[in-house]
Amino acid sequence: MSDAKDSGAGAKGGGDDAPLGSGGELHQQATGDCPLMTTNQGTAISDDQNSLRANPRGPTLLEDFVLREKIMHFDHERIPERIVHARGSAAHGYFELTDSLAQFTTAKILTEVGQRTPLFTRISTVAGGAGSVDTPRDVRGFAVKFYTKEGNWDLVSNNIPVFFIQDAMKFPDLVHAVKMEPDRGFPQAASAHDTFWDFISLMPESMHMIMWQMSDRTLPRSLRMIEGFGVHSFRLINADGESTFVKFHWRPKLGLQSTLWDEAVKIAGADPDFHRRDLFEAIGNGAFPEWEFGVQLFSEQDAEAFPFDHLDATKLIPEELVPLRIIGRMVLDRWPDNFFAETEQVAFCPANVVPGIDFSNDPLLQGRLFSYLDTQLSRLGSPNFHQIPVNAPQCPFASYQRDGHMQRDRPKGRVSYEPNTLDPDGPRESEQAGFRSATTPESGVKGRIRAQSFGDHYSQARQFYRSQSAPEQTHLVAALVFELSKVETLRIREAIVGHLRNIDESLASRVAAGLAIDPLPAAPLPFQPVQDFDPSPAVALIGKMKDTLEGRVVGILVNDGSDGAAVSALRNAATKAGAMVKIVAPKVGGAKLGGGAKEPADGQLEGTPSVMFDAVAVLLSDDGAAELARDAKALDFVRDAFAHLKAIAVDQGGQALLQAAGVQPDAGVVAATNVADFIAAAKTRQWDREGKVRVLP
Ligand code: HDE
Repeated sequence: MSDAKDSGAGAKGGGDDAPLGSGGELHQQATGDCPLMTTNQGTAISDDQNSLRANPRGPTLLEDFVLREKIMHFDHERIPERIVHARGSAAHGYFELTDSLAQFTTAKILTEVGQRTPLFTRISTVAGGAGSVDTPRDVRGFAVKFYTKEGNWDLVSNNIPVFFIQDAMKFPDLVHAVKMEPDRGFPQAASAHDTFWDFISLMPESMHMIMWQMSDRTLPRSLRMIEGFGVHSFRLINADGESTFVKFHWRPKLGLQSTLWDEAVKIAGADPDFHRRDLFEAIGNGAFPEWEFGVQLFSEQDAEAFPFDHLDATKLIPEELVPLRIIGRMVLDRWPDNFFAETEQVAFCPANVVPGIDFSNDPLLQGRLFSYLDTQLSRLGSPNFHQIPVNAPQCPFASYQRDGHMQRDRPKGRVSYEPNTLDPDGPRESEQAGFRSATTPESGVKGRIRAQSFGDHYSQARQFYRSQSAPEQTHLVAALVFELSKVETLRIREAIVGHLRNIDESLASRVAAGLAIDPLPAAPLPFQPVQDFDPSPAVALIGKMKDTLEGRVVGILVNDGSDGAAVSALRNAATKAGAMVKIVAPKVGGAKLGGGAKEPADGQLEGTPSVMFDAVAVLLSDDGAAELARDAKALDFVRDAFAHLKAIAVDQGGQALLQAAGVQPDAGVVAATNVADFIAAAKTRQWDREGKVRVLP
């Protein structure tokens, strides 16, 4: 066999001594239309297919600078992933102010109505690595970098308004506990294991957050359907130097929606990038994700009257107590050009604020103000990470900071210090325009002290649980049973049930029954008596689902012979209601519908299970149905749609498939001719069905 044949795509052909060049017709050579490929030093490359060898079958030469540079760069392509929030998706967009807060702050972004401020938003899971799936049960990070006229303001939030711990000192422990266990390297992106629940069992302050984490909030249907919360109290400072406390909120235009746990698990297999793809497709289709921006404003005196301490990040301020004031909106309208350059390299930091915005004394926030700047040094490797385009302010910025790794600026002149007289045009501080902290008097005893006012760990957890609808309470119980069933150590399971008793006895009994724990373990003595607050409807989720198909996806399962007119009617109605419609067929090339037309498929049945959709229609001819009744994938398609409480439209063939799958139709199974009923049913879940398809805890 000749060398030429051995050398594959890069060979030009010829005998043993023929030169082996750059790949003949398979590889495009530069023409006038495309730029020359060069090394990073700008030297044009003649052959990007073959390394330089001493002879055609000889050793590779060290002098091959083209190969060495290419491999060296490749070897260093990765940077350390984020310690938490490693998996994320991001987009560019803008913020538009609709209601001025001039009475409370000097920050222009919050006072200039109608102004659009560019921004970059990254939404993330917390526990998993960068390559983990999109749909674990997990909190979502919601970080927004506003490129304001007065500097970058980073609002680094979560989709849950409270946090696990009160003091930054415990953050490394929390994260170590939830991440993969260090000896075995699993589980990935999951809190359902011993170390997490061991830690939680010893941290009663985490109970409120645990209620949120075990609720459906941590199983979002789409990143476009989550809320965002700044969690901590911040301060606004006005022109007179007066300060007002503020909590920041994001509200999705599409309303809230979550998946069921079984659905989330199956999505993870069917499409590990489910949320990233959804965001990408929505922006690509011009359905720009949008959120309202709201604030809760309150004074020091208001805060003193609250039956909790607002500086404690395990507490929220019920909206019924301090109503939300909507002051603007965020629209995400542009996908990044390059994932690494932007989504990976973006560096958020809660300490990035602009004049008119300031911090509170929340000890968790205070720790965060240090952590983020510090982590960027190891992640991005240089104190000049602010020069990376996605991190750079979009307003003028200047200082006498100099040098450092990867310095891209070329400051002129001999002066790099201040004060100076030699650079009269150089940057100078401004008491008027510069950032100033609130002038708050501080007094008290120095020490490692947890304030007494942080001692109520169960009252808001109880309020959260009791504010949920019946299906939501059931899901919360099921989540706790699931998670604790993965915990091998009986002590831990029992300790958690003990804590639950302080929240709600029936919650504890249901979880104990689900774990076969009998009798109920003793409840730990609360540090402070548990209070009964009024329910807060704002914390429940199902009530915040919007009566719309906008942003939702309807799947239509067809086969050869399906009724083309029925497919069109359903597609038109669902599209008109705002949904995206996708055709699923056994073959990706599509199906020949009755009436002759070939309908191309958006997804092949094997790779497009019904978990990809919010509602489905099954439109089949008798022959088509008979064929699919022998196909486990088709049977799973309808079984899962039914078990996941989705609306299903069927014709006669569809009904036959349902029957073959053992599905007993109910009110959510609608005749395909009843298009309006199907659209109405598709806008919600069939909650009444749940007890019939699942043994509820
Ligand atoms: Fe973070 N957090 N965090 N966090 N956090 C990070 O910063 C940290 C906390 C949040 O899309 C890290 O750049 C400490 C609360 C988001 O890039 C790190 C404490 C909230 C993101 C860090 C907290 C958040 C992070 C890891 C307790 C909601 C992703 C990489 C004192 C308000 C941002 C990085 C992105 C990321 C530290 C608690 C939100 C290690 C020490 C509370 C959305 O610096």
